[in-house]
Amino acid sequence: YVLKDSISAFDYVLGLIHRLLKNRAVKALIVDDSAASRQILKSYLQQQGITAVLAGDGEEGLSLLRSHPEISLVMTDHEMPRMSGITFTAEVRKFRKKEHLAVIGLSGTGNGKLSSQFLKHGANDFITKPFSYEELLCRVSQNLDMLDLIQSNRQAAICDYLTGLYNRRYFFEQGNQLFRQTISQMQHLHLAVIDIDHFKRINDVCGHEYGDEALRQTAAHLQETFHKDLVGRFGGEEFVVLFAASENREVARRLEEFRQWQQDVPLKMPDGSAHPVQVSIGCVRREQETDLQQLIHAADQLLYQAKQTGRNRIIS
Ligand code: GH3
Ligand code: MG
Ligand code: MG
Ligand code: MG
Ligand code: MG
Repeated sequence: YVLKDSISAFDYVLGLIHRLLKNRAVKALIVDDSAASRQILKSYLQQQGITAVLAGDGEEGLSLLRSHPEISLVMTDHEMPRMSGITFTAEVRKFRKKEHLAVIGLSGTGNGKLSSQFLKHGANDFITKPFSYEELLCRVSQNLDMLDLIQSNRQAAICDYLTGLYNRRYFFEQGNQLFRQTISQMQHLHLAVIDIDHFKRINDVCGHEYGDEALRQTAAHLQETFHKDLVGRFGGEEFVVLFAASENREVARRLEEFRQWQQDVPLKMPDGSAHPVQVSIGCVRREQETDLQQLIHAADQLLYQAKQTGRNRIIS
């Protein structure tokens, strides 16, 4: 490695602030048969607030990746004993996807063939040795930014913006998958549909922003009570919970705990007044030959009954 640019204190602080602001502790893996190269790369990354684990060859690298699933960046040399960097990259891609882990190939024999081979075998990027600190910095941050972008897009695609719960589409995607997984084992599967009582009144009396606040508050209660289960916002003030492998009594107990919580914790207004955010719930258990859509329909019918018979109750 020929270090052309000196690392200015400014660059150092900038890189660090950049990562810290994003609140993202990046862990990297460096794979290189040269101990000196490993150390240089490690210190470069360290200056960006990135911690690195080191491997002397691909085999070692693969086992480190398996035991450190939090690693999101790999920098790998090509010419190494036992396994080339390109083969190592191809092996990595068998269990770690491009959108969660950036692999950057590094090599001195930098003809165009090598870089294209790296990319074809699953690398996100390639750097030719010798490289400057500046180039490394740009490539690393560009690749990490890309991972962040993919992550935040994915988050936006599966979550409801207001409450942070899973949205309807993702709930169906995951719910259907859970159905397929559990159908052969005949595992217990329960589904609850939850609807806030007289929610329109909250909007009318308190204003739409406080209506939103009531939704967020309810969603937070849901997430806390059913953190092991699949929870989604289905529409306006309607939520769904899909329970896998929970017994009847356990499901009933937790739904009641949630209903009671909603009853006990009203929406507090700045003027000191409080408005109830109570819920009605319909809950059903899967019987054979039922699909998710049918289960939701059945739970909806029970929810309707709960509304008809006075609200703030669970019918199962
Ligand atoms: P019920 O007890 O029968 O469920 O009565 P309800 O008033 O809760 O139900 P209704 O379906 O009549 O009204 C639901 C209201 O929820 C109407 C709609 O304007 C409001 N709403 C839907 N989505 C949102 C949202 O994201 N934020 C706010 N603040 N209101 C919403
Ligand atoms: Mg080498
Ligand atoms: Mg309602
Ligand atoms: Mg209604
Ligand atoms: Mg409703």
